[in-house]
Amino acid sequence: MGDFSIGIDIGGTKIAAGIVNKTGEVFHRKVTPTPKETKMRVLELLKDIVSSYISIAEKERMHLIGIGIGSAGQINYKEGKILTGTDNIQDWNDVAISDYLSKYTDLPIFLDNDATTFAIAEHQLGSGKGMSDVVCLTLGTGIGGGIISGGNVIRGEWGGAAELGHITVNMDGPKCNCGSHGCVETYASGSGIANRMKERLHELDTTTNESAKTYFVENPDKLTSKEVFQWYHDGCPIADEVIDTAIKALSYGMITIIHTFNPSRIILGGGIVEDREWLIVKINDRLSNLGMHALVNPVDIQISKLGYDAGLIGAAYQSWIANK
Ligand code: BMX
Ligand code: ZN
Repeated sequence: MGDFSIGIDIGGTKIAAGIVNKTGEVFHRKVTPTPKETKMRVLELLKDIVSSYISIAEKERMHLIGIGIGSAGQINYKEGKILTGTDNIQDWNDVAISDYLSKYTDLPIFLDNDATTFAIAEHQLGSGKGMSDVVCLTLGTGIGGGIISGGNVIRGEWGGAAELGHITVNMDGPKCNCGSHGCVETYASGSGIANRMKERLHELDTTTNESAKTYFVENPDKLTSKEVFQWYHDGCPIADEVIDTAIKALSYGMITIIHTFNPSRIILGGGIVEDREWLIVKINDRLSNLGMHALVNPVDIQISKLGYDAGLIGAAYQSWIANK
C-alpha cells in the first residue's frame, strides 16, 4: 500500500487534516473550526486528530512515516514551536506543538508555516511542479506567503520568512494586527475585505442596497467577505470600491514580490480566490501597467490546482522530504 503521512493545516478559521499518500491523495479528511478559546484547546484537538488517525492507520494497515503540520503564525521550524501569531488565532504564542504531541506518538513531527506548506505542495505536486522559482499567496482569514527560490524553500534563519501578506502597500493605511500599517492583508484577506466594508457600511444607501443595509442592521459583527463579494456582484458601489482596492493592494504587493524574487509563477490559494478566475483577469490587467516590464510581464498568475487541501498535503509531504 506504500507509505502515508498525517497532514494537518491550522488556519485562523479552520483546521483541515487527512492521511496523505506520496502522490497527494487525501484519505479520511476532517475539517473542524479552529477553537477560539485557548491554545490548550487547539493542542487537545490536535492530539485527538493525531490519535484517531493513528488508530485508523493501524486498522487499515496504512504505514505511517510522519506527521506534518502547517500552521498560521511565526514558527521556529527547527524547534517545532509557534513563537507568535497575530490575533487571527487567539492565544497563538509560545506553543510547543512538537514537544506536546511527541508525548503521544513516536512518529517524527514536522511543523512549518501554513503558507509554506501550501507552497511545498504546489511545488511538489501542483501548479508549480517542475519550476524552480514560484511564490504562493494564500488568501484566507489572513494572507500567507510561501517562497520557492532556486528550487529551495525560503524560511529565513528560523522559519519566519515569507510573511508576504505583511508587505506594506500604504504607509498611512489601516492598522494591521502584525503591528504595522496598510499591509496587503488589511485590504485583500477575508478579514481585511470585511473590515474595509464595515468601515463604510454607514455610506450605504437603502434605496440602492436594500439587502446590504438590512444585513448591516441585523448582523453588524458577522459581516464576512462572502457578503461583500455578493454585494459587489449585485452592483453595490461601496462593495465595488472595497473589492477594487483589494485587487489593487494585491497587485502592488505582487509587484514587490516579483521585483524581489523574479518568480516565473505566482500561485494563489484560499477562500478568496477559490472559483473566482475573474480576479486573476483583473490582477493581470493591473500588473500589465505596473513595475519593471522585463520582470513583471512573463509572470504567470494561477489559482492553486490542489485547492483547499494544498496546506495539509504540503505539511504531510515534509515526511518524504525528510526521508530523501
Ligand atoms: C497571517 C499570519 C501568517 C499566516 C497568514 C495566513 C498569524 C496567526 N497568521 O498573516 O502567519 O500564514 O495569516 O493564515 O500570525 P490563515 O489564517 O489565513 O490561514
Ligand atoms: Zn501586517
